[in-house]
Amino acid sequence: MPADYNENQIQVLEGLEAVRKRPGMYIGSTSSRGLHHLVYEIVDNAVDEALAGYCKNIDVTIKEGEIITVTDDGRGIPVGIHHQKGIPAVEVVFTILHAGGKFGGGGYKVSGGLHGVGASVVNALSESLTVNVMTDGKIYEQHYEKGKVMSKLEIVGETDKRGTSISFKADPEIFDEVVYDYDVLRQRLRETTFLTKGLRINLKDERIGKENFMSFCYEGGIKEFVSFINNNKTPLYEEVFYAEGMKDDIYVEVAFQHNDGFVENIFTFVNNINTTDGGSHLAGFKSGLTKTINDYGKQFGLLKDNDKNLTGDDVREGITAVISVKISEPQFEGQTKTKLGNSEVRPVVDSILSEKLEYFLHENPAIGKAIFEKALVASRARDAAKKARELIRRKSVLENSRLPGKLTDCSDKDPKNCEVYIVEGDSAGGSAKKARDPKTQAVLPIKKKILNVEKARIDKILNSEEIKNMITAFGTGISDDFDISKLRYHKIVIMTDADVDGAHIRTLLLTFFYRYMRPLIDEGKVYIAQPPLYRVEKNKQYYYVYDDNQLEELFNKIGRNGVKGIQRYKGLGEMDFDQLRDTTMAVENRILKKVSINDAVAADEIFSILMGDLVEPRRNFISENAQYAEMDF
Ligand code: TSJ
Repeated sequence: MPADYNENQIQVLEGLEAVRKRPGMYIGSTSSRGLHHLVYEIVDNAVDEALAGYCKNIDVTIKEGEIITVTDDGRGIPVGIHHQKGIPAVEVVFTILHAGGKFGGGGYKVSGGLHGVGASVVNALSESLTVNVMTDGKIYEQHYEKGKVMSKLEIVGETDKRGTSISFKADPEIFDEVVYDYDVLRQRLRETTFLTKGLRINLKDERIGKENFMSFCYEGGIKEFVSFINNNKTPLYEEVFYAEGMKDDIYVEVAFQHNDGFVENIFTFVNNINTTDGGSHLAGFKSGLTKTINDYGKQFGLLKDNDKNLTGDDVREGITAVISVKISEPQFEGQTKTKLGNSEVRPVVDSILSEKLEYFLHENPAIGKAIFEKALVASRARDAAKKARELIRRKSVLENSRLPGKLTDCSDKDPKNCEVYIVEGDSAGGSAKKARDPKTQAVLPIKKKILNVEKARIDKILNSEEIKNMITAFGTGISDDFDISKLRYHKIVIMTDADVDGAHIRTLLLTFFYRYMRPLIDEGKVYIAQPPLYRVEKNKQYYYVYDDNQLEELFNKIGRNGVKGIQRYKGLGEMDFDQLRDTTMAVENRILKKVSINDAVAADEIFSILMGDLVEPRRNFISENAQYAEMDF
């Protein structure tokens, strides 16, 4: 849907100096994240051209020297003279803040979202940038440095192609480090491709030693996105449900498929921007789904007259869904501006989904029955879980809200000062108790193998001793009852052995937090302790070393001569308590790694692969991404 556009409509706001002074205001940060935002910003402008129906291919290339080139086969940024400014429109796009981002309604723009700040911001933060526009048989070119025009727009050749090509080198004076991560770009560009049916994005890494190439194109759009997310799971039925529709100028796409697991995984987008906090489109999806499944059950006698209706949680157990809406004036709410506010979207999503789903279930009664029956089992399990939860609650009242017997609590009662170490095994737990600062550090030992929550339903999870202990120790409750304001410790530190078993337990714990105490991770409350792997003794000095590389570095520094002993710790249990204190627990010496999740799709993929039941992808994953399996998501 082409906007009614001419050079005049580009709104003119302010100069680019402000951008260089306070880059964080425009791109979030000058870290690696901000750097990658520059690429998304430029690509999203090309995606707008694709959404308008004029572009089919986008090439993204990382060149030697960390130069990014983005080329599309669209109409080309207009080169005609801008009436107000008296310069070519393309120059306005690159030199005036907010130009090109706002078209005053009409047409959906991807750029203009969360950090959709416009090409001029990228230009301001680039040491150099060149734009080429191919249109009407000619190639136009203009060159900029740090946002300043270095040459007039000029014709540099002839061509029979159409399109726009941008090359830029991010300014190393602005960014902490100008090095692109191929995998980060691959992840995000794949997501973009899923959301734009039929668009092809080619990603190429030409850096020496890093050569790589990937081409994405999904004719099925978000339907294929759902299959992709469910790839490592066992689907409940083969076909992915898909609905598409347009009402009151709101374009809606919904796709979902249930798997045999218990968690719901819903990703929502507005104009291709990931709305991690949901909003009105998600609300419409939920109400439409719950109502339609219940109606179906009644109509086919699966739900008897005196049965309770299934709840939303029941019908969404094990669902993987993607909701994508396109609207002309999205309102983003919330602190992180990742929640859709437009209330008119809710009934539109609800009705488009309901109508198409009702039809789909009639056409595919086996699927209808499978979904309904899974939800019915979920409903019964939920009742059982409620009873189990009440039992825990009642028990804790009876026992005077007693903390778990295994917990050695700290004496300070102000959560701001308190931390809890979750330690693998009773013997390491014993050392940790002696090594801790009893005022501020609590210790909770857990068994070697805790329950894999990815493979168990809530009632079973609540019966697990380790999990019950964590819930009561933290004081927060779980899932919908979770309340971070009740958290009894401002840091939760996972301390496991530096071996494969330790890594496994850590993943199990993180999976539990991710699925049932998600705000702990979102708000950065979870940390990983880093016990040393070696202790090297030389001249009565001890050096603690955390991995093999560091050991090499140490020898390079202090030499090998006169080294008296190298102790390799197999587990925490081998460390004396004072060593454990000095290296891993004492606030002034220790290294803690904060657990963070930047990308929900990636994180979900990783958790499912690591913790799900298909063994093969797990093995592949761990060997390909050993560093992630270790720590990060
Ligand atoms: F970000 C950017 F501005 F630098 C950029 C823009 C980067 C890239 C890779 C592509 C683009 C871009 C812009 N591709 N295609 C367009 N299209 C337009 O700007 C355009 C062309 C024609 C008309 C028209 O109404 O005739 C309207 C527009 C918005």
